[in-house]
Amino acid sequence: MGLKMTELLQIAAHFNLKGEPYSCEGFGTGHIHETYLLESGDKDRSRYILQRLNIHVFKKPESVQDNISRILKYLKKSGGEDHGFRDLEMIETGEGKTAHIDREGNYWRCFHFIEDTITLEKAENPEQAFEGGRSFGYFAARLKDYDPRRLHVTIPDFMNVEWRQKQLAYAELTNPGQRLKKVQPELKRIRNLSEIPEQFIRIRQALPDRVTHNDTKITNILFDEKTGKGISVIDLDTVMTGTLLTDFGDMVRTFTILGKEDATDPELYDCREDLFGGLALGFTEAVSAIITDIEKANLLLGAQVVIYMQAIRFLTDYLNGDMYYKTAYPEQNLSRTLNQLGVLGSLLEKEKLFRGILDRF
Ligand code: GN1
Ligand code: MG
Repeated sequence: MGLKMTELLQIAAHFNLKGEPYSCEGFGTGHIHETYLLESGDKDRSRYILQRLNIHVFKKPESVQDNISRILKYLKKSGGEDHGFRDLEMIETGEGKTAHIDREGNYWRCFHFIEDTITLEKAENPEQAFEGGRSFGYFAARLKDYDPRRLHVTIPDFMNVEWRQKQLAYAELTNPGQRLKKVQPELKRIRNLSEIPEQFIRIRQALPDRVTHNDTKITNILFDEKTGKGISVIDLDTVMTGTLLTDFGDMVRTFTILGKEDATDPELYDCREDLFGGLALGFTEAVSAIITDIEKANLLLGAQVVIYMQAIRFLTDYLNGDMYYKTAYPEQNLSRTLNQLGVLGSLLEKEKLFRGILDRF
């Protein structure tokens, strides 16, 4: 991480905090930004999330911040509190800005820490999967009338499967990390799955464009510590135009399995029926007033294509020598690829079963 606490506190002091900042420690499990838990005050302690944005991934940090401000402002008027939701709040700098730019050109931002909540690495039971599905579903439902064209594109082609395929092809061709020989079996498995992106591309035009979250993994939900209810959706960096299918898909990817994203033991990437059932019920209930027939009929295809893309993204990064995702050990991106291919295999095996579950709602 690099920065000393004193340096972090100096950065923190640029924001409108309650009292003096006195502690700032690394926090969370994100792969992209540097995230810290910041504390200030004296007797009345206040807590915040301080983040240094990854500007290699988000090349226009102003656009990211602008999108988040607009979305949060809109959500404030959408009655979330009546349903027990507590949305993020950004803390401005002393100059009234949503980000502080330090001497090296780094972008820093700050949010209120939402107290009495926890994040989960995994859904442990169908109730948690239900709550997660409900939270992201409700997020999309609250934003149903926000014109997605009003948002900046923070990462172009983020959910464009053809572009992801091209990125992989380019990494194969150039082989920057000198790892191409090693991944022939994975490349073959990916080639054999080509029907999934083809099908998705065929229907994409017919799907309504919506404001979607685009990073609906389980760690991006805050659960109430006491009641276990989902009460906040976080990480709004990639909120932009998208499809409901891929938001549902990223939940299937992360809510229905027991292991971490780099687990390679088959038991850990098996998509579980009970967890899928909880997620499907929570999500379909929350979006019941907005979901169209074509979206409903293709939710499972959304899951397949998101997991397919995630496998490609991890493998591309492995071939590129780990440029994009943070890694804790050298082969992690390969393990992540194997994990995604395993999750996808399991999902395809259970397609009939899961379709049956969705048809009930
Ligand atoms: C990244 O920010 P974080 O760690 O939640 C990535 C997502 C991937 C995810 C895989 C901007 O999300 O798209 O699905 O890792 N975010 C970006 O865990 O690339
Ligand atoms: Mg993210």
